[in-house]
Amino acid sequence: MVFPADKSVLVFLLCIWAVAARGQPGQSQEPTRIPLYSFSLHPPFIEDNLNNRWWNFGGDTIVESNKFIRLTSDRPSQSGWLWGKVPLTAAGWICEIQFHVHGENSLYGDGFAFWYTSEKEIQGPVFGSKDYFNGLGIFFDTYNNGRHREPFPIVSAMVGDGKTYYDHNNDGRSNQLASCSFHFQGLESARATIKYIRGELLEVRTTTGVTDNNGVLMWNDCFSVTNVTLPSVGYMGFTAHTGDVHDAHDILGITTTGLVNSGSSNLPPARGSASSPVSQPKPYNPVQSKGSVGSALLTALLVIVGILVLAYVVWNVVQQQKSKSFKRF
Ligand SMILES: [Ca+2]
Repeated sequence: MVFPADKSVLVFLLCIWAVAARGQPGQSQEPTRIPLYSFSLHPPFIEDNLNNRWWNFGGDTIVESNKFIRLTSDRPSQSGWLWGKVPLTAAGWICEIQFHVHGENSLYGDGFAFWYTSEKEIQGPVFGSKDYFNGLGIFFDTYNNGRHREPFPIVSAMVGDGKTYYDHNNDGRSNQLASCSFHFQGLESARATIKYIRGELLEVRTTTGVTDNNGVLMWNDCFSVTNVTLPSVGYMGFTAHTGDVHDAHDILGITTTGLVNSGSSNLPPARGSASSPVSQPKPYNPVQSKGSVGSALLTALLVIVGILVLAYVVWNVVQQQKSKSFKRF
């Protein structure tokens, strides 16, 4: 026996299913972006205690608190560094760097590096940092040591295992992952983003600061490499050095954002929170993000709806039986 109400319930269930199925992407869920203030840096760079809560600097680095962090001045044989104090453990993140590399001479070098490595604050020959590093180096290389045809400056990437050297005389070509040309030298508003998703992706994009008609920054793809895995714990840092040729290498701002699968609700505390000194998101889980969360939610929703439908049908039957009994009298 089928009550009319059952038919409408069936239609309702099918609608719920259709809506839920549409919510399950095919299946490209964008990760949630969470600001990581502990790994970002903006003016004033120096706080009241003449330090910065989250960053150390040293070597020849000069800080103009409201303007820049100058890793090297426009002089020969300089070497400076800026390193995060706490390790980053997020499995997905994107770091945007605003920088200004400039000098008075037509011959300039050598460039600066972005690091995500298991060690920090060790000076050496690779853009002012140690060689045989373990982790990621992104090199903003302004001096063409190897006399390559590729127009300089370039941005190149290397993932070191702690045993492999950086091929300085050949601008790192021997062991690099990828590179692109990027004419940032002399530009006041150059920026780059470095995006990493553990086991999946390393992507670098750049902009010269040019905007479109709507005032939106125009970004260029530099390179994208798949299946990249870095140490699960790493320090973020910036270093630069000069030799016979030189430049000022200024960091103007760093904005780091965690990439978290949308199923997580464990948002980090706001800046300055005393409850947790290091704001880090839960690891980005690419497998979970591809539908298992959506399936679990859908299943839970259908179970709840099923219970409500069952209760409604039982109630309907009871009401109809009561009505029949009443008519007998
Ligand atoms: Ca070089």
